[in-house]
Amino acid sequence: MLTVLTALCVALPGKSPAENNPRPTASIAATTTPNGYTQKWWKEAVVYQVYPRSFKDSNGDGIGDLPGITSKLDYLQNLGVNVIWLSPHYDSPNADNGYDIRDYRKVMKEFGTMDDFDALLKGIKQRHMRLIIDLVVNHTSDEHRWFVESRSSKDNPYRDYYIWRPGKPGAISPEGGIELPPNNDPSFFFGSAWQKDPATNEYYLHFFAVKQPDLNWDNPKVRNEVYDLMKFWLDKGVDGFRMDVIPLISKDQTFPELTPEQLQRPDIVYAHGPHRDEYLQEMNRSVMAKYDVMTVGEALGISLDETPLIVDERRHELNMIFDFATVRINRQGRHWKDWTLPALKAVYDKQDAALDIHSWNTVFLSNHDNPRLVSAFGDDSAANRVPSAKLLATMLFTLKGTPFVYQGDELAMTNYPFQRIEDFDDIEVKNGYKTEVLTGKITAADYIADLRKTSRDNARTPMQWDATTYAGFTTGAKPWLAVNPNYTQINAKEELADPNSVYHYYQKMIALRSKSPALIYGDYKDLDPTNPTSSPTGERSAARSILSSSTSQVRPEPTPSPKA
Ligand code: TEU
Ligand code: CA
Repeated sequence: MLTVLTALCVALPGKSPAENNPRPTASIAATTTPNGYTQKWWKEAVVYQVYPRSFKDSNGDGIGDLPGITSKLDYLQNLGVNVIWLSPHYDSPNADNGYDIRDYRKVMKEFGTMDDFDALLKGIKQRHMRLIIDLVVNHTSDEHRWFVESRSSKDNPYRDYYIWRPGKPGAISPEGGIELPPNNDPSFFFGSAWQKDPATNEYYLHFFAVKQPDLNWDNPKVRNEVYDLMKFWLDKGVDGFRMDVIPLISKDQTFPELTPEQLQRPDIVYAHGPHRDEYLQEMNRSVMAKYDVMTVGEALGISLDETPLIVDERRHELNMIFDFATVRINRQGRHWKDWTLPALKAVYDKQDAALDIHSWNTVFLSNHDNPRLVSAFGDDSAANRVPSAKLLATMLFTLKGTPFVYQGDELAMTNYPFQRIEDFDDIEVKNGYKTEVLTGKITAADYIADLRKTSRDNARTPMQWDATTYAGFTTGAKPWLAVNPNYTQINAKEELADPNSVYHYYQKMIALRSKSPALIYGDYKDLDPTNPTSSPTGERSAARSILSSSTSQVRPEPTPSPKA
């Protein structure tokens, strides 16, 4: 019988960084499972993602905040999760809801103060849980002092912190020569990835919004700035990082024109810069190797087969990545595409084939960039919302890899019935509306109909705590984003009161997983890959589970079964 070893430290203010975050001491021999896996706390973890703007408002301004999260730590501990991933909490003008950072060592004013952060971290550690935070260092906000300096003049010492290029002569037109951007790189948020800046008449690169200029990682000063800010938070006792679009940090600085084929998948081009792995190994040597931390990379543009390049423990880069193959199974480019179960199962089979005992995986089907789990991968109709949410939970907590729960999925919260462009907050949606609808390429009705299935804002509606006004998310002002009107039926209070609720099913599955080494480290084999109705009918050695979408029940054999 495998024994699960987990070492936990409780961070108390005033303790030294070393005491707050113990250095990995060679003395604790990592135990190896019979099938060869090195046991690690982050392999045995169940992670809960908190999107702070939408979780819980504590001061009535309609915006979620850090004290709001602290007030709900018992709710999370009761669910059984043991690691919290906090989406960006740093000072930001919120052009992209915090993924545009203005000051890496300051808490966003809407979210509270550094004392509020310390109190949250202390509360998490006192409940024997851990905290990982979002590291957004492919780009900063254009209001970050580095960029304010950099754009001010070509010989400013911070100029080379970002990527600047002159425009290039375009076709001659009657009005004279028109200038083109340095190349045809597109932004993920529509339009060119280059923005001309009047102060120096040069273009700067931004793979995301105009207010998110990309950092120049080829500049060693930039890399050291990043390593220092990582240590700042780790020395406070933070347990690791989720790293935003981390494969994009190294650019091919010759910026060749992309071919029509490459323009179909610019993420693949952007994720294959010449120094990607070199920089991740340097980051590991400079930071992670000195702490007992967990790292998960958001691996846009990385294929399944390449995953070991970043996560193989012998390469000393990251512990695991989010591979997009699962959450992109229902997309044709930006648009919704119906998907099939065999196609999803095939992804899990490929993942299992691509990752050996030295490469660990994540298990997720939702986050703040994707529609709601039960709506996109289940059936959120009144009749099937609960059973399909339980089926999905059964799959997510029995697959191999560290599972990630996105806030509200434990309540089977659903997509939002968006009607008008004004209902949306997401910059990606607003940019798309300008580029696609106002130019007549697509009608507003078709654009919004597709977004009802695909938009990130589906996941960002306020957490539904109870059936009171604004779902108990706030006691004050109108929330920054509208609450899903189904909050009177779907909310935490209802779920906690019902022993057969999705919340309690999540609780049981998380408990089953954390005490079943086979469900954590066991080998995986899909017994019926082509079956169109049964989800990954997997065998995890020492435990055999049969899942069928019609019954939505787990019938584990031979290990004891949880009561649904
Ligand atoms: O997301 C990168 C990413 O994959 C998304 O931009 C996604 O492709 C797209 O939005 C699909 O609709 C990360 C963060 O998770 C996201 O919230 C940020 O907007 C983005 O990076 C820039 O930081
Ligand atoms: Ca607030």
